Amino acid sequence: MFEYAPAPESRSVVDIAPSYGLFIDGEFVSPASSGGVFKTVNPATEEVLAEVSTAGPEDVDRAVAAARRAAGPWSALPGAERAKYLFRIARIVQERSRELAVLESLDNGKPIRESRDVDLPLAAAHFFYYAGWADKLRHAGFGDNPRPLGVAAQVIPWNFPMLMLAWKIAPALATGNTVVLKPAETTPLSALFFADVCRQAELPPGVVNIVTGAGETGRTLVEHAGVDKVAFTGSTEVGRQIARSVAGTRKRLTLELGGKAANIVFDDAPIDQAVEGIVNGIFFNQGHVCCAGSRLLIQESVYDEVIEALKRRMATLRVGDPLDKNTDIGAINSAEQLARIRTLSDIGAEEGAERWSPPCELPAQGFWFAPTIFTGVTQAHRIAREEIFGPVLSVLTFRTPAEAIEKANNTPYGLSAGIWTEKGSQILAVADKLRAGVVWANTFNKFDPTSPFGGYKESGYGREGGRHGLEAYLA
Ligand code: TXE
Repeated sequence: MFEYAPAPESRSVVDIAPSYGLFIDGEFVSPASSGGVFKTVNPATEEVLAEVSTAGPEDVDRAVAAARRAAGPWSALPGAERAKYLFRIARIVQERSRELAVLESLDNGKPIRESRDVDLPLAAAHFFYYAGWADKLRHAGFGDNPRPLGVAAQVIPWNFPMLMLAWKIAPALATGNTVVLKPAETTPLSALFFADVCRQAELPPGVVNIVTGAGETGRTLVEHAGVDKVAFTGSTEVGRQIARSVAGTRKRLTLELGGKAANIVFDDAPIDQAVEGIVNGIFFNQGHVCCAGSRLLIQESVYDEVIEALKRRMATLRVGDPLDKNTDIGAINSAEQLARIRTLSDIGAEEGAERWSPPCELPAQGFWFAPTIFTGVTQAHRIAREEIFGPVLSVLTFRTPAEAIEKANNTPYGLSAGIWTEKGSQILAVADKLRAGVVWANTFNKFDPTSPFGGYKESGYGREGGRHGLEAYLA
């Protein structure tokens, strides 16, 4: 059989500097003495990619002050002028998307096919979409004179660094806010590249500031008295801490936290299509996805058929070099995340669930985890309740739609869910009863800038995307 094997994407398409400063007031600057440096590594090889600065309290002060100075003039610009900048940014992200996709795969470990075909096109699409809103806020249901909140502190995770940046920055800028953004410490490079995009777009200094560092930098930023709005995507635990620190201040808050989504397969589902959706739901981006379909609920009468087809499909997944265009599953983002996945996976086996992975050889260097499913899982098992955030699927069964709904909702989270069935009436009836911000029917992990995204319960509050995403940045 002919197999198409394109050459791996080349690392050399993107220039990575040996070291990076902080992006404050339109310039790259060295951190003040309270800061320092840390290294960001390629998780597929453990090679150091660059040294990055840690922003200390003085640096965060400087960044917030720059954003404050820029806030007045930026919000006073006519919406059509802000739109021009956003369109320019969108076009530059598009033009430089090959560089950005390679950079993202190097720093994060995700397959180039995903960064090239999903993350980067979607990031550009968010800038285009919100650029279109900048001059249409009046008389669009936000009141006659919609006002920005001011300075937004935005803290993002490592699973979709560039896409999360776009989700946060595009609506903030469209509505006339200015931004201090902190990327995750294991994936700072695309945000620093984006700083250069802002310069290229001649965005006024101070409108976007990027401060790098670990959790302490994030904490200093969200607790800063000069901040009007906090937007956070990350772990539920840190989200809780942030909610506590913001309570009692004038700051507005949106939180996008963890998930434990149910992907529900009814007995009339098109099995081949459902299996593709299951695989996409849990193995896309190594399972480092807050809305990953990490709990598979199968109706008992089709259980054997689905599991057999799923195992066959899993055996075709290629794990390896993120820059290889044939790779389906790349590297786990960090040694810490790999340890978390291993621990929970071992707990699943110890608690009596049956663990299965297809035979696959993992590279000796770097952080890797084979695609894994657990069958015989019950609701009491920790792997059925806790977010693993890796390529690990927990399989449960059900007899009736009511039982499926009960099991799907039996989680402290409420971010997303999937339904597979031929019956439109079943989709509507079940979706209506699922306590999840997003419900996909006969598809999974579909995103679009026009659609709101966000959760219930411990998955956070507030919505990003679509018209709802603007509300989070307006007074
Ligand atoms: O998250 P953290 P981690 C879940 C997932 C994962 C677990 C731990 O289950 O296994 O969280 O991941 C910054 N104040 N998700 O430890 O620590 C941090 O520097 C302010 C789900 O990486 O929450 C980074 O920029 N900021 C999730 C960001 O918060 C702080 C995506 C996320 O890191 C801070 C990521 C503090 N006190 C993990 N402490 C999703 N919803 O998609 C850390 N940070």
